[in-house]
Amino acid sequence: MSAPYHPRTVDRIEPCADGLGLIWYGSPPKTSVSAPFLSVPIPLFDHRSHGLGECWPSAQGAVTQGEVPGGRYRHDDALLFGVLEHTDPAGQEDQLPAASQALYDRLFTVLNATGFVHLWRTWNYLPDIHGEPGGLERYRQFNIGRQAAYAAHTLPSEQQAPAACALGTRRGSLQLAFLAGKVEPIRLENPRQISAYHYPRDYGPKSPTFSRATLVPLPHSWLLLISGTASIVGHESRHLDSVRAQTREILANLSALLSEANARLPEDSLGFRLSQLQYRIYVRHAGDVEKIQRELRVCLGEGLDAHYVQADVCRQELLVEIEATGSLPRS
Ligand code: 3EB
Repeated sequence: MSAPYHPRTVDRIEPCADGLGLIWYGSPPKTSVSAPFLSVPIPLFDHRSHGLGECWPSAQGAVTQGEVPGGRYRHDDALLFGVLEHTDPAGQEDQLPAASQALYDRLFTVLNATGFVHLWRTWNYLPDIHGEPGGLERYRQFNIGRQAAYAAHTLPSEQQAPAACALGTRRGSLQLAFLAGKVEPIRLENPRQISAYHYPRDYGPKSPTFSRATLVPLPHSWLLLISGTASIVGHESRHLDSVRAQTREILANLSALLSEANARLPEDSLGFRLSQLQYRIYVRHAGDVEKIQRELRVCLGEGLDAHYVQADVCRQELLVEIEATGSLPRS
């Protein structure tokens, strides 16, 4: 049997030309592809390369491509990958709730037009995430618009919430990548954490709309899409003074999530293991990379499939956030 479906890490964009699309981190590539393509302006920590991409290959059947203002998407028979960037004239983004709602409106337009109506995963990148124009932090403004779009297009947001991440970039505009499909994902929550869509109002007037992970049955694979995971227990940030302790708390959160995922697999299936996921690690301070690396090596061993990028995690006190993808064969 062939390897289960999973994203490919690429150090050039050309190998993804026939894929569904890619998200690129680090220095922007010098060339381009017609596949949906998001270049996220955040530095990559890697001694081998200045930039690196996560390519979502085609899984099954012929590939179809489409466009909407500010975005592109491709799908095959099994999954759809798309990207959207806020393109309105400069200054408009001051109206961040409206801008993020408009971007998500367009996302739902794509889903409805293609019939890939189940949203599995979103990646949200937002410049100056901690800025407070008009007295409300930009991340919180973004949440207002995102939640309004979910409310307008779907059932109550928690019933539709995809896995997600939301990170601060240094420049550029609001960017969004997404994965969707024709099958409903199994949405997972973390028993150690309050669901983000039930966070108390202390974290903003409208709560973030995401699930802790989604588990997707693809034709021959289980695909596990784990949201950005931080050192949060209940709804509170933990270990404000220690990036090592935050990293360990994240591993406890990821471990709890894997238990939830594995409980949903058939009994004769292999389980997801922490040491076999593909990781992206968002680090607030460049000087913390080695401490985080050491902690992960101690807990999960050598040879982890992981790369580190510099980004602002959406609560000021959080120093690191980890997202992951898992895949297993499905009979
Ligand atoms: C948290 O758990 C940390 O707003 O889409 C993680 C994943 C976080 C996704 C989002 C935010 C988001 O609340 C931050």
